[in-house]
Amino acid sequence: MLKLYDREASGNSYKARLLLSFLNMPYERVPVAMQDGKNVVDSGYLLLNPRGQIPTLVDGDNTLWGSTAILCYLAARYDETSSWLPRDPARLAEVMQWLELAQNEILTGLFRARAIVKFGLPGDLAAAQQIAQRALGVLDSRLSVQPWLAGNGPTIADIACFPYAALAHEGKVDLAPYAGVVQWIGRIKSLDRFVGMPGI
Ligand SMILES: N[C@@H](CCC(=O)N[C@@H](CS)C(=O)NCC(=O)O)C(=O)O
Repeated sequence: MLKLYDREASGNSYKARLLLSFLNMPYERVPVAMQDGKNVVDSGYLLLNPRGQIPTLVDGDNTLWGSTAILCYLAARYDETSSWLPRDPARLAEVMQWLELAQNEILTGLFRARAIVKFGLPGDLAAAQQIAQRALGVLDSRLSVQPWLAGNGPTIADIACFPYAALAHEGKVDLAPYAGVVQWIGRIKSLDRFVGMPGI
């Protein structure tokens, strides 16, 4: 059975849980504790994930760390419809563009603002909120004219960008100016087999 090292409040881990639910796949969760903003991990865990972060996924002989790798792996391996990770080169590249945003402005903006406000991590809140607004502006530029980030249906691009956008309030970032993003959040929540997390 798949094993996911995660934590309930981790948005990056939630991306994996969300796709596993959409794919209707059973898995075992191994909770990783946090102390003073850092994961409490031993040397055994560092063999699985040398960054010491969550999420980490173990599937038989395959061990993967980082939400992007996990989303790509699960979709490529287990989604028989290929809809979550399209194989068409242009659509695949379009998905990758949004995965980049998720690991850049969404991480340094929305993720960081939430980490500072909710978990008391150090950092410049105003600077993070400014980057967060830029990330939301980029998302909104697409979502105010198209329902999904890549192509005509939901993909892992939507899953990768969704959690920290939907948790923006926890970093004191207002979603009101981004109507396309607000509607997209509702659209994702109404998908079959959607699961939430605390704050969403
Ligand atoms: N780029 C990584 C970021 C992973 C990450 O930042 N994980 C956080 C939880 S959401 C974590 O493990 N923080 C505690 C630590 O770094 O010790 C991903 O997308 O999975």
